[in-house]
Amino acid sequence: MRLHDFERYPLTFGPSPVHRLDRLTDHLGGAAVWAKREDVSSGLAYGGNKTRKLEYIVPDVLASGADTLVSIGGYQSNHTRQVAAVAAKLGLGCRLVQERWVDWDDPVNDRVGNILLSRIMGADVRLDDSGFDIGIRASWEDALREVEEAGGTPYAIPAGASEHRLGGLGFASWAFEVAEQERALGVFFDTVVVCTVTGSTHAGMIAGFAALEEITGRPRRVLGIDASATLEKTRAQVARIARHTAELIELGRDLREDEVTVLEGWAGDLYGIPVESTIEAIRLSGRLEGMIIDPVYEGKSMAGLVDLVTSGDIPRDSTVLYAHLGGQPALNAYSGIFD
Ligand code: 5PA
Repeated sequence: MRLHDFERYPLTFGPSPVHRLDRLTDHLGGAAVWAKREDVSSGLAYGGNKTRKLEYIVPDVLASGADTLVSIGGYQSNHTRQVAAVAAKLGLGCRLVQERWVDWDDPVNDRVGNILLSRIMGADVRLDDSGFDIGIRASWEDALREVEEAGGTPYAIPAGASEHRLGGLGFASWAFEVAEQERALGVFFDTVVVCTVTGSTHAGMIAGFAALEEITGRPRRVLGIDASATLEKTRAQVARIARHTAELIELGRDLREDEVTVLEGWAGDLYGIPVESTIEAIRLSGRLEGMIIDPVYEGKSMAGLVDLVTSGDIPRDSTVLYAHLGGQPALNAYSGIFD
């Protein structure tokens, strides 16, 4: 099947907005930096990248006859908050496993921000003491079994909707959306910067932009910025999901190794713990652009963008698209760093 043959259940307002970041561009002295905003493109609980991924998963949920979405993330997972919103929207139950992915001792870490929103939307939120891992977890499998034992029909959505057969499609179609917006705006983004953790956002983009390149012959760099300090695991997961998604959309060739770029250097030592460059990037984009980014994901990818432009790795004459994937609600659990 080609990408446009896959069914898409609308959860967003339409194409996510693209706009220039003029003051950030001036501050960095070029390249020209733009943002594409997944954080403001849905009315479902502040949206974000999972909302777009879920557009391609919901048709399968509805076809399955399931009555409960079951998913997993950290206490401040944006993903589980978006699953809770989609469950509410569809009139389904929602069971969430929220693990202690981050050793962050903010006293309201398990009460405010994302987890608060999930509770408001009626999800059955259960805390679990396990630490960070992007793989398939026993606690999630237990939750699926428990829903079944209680007479429900669960639908399994893995962490970040990444290890799901259809998880890469949302951002494969993002690539085609970018191409349409480029035509309308008269620009070409030669470089895309995206935060990478569970991998299907970046992987979908790789597959989508590869398919686009087959049509236009015009290559571009898609730079994943590691935000979890588990580089090898992340890179392997991105490559696997990108290849699977490329096959799904019938790319017609294997992806080259050089099409999978995950860069390290801005995650610090641990997922979920901001480092100095993260905090500086958050202040910078807030102060110069009024654009709010979070300490777990986008703060790290923005720190990467700033350094890559400043060092000339991304050349001055580049036009860069920063993928803003949402995630601001978690800021509430990190208020201490901005005191
Ligand atoms: C997340 C993920 P991927 O997981 O697809 O690589 O996306 C990374 C990412 N930006 C980037 C934001 C705001 C994100 O929320 N979040 C996870 C979550 O549980 O919220 C899946 C980890």
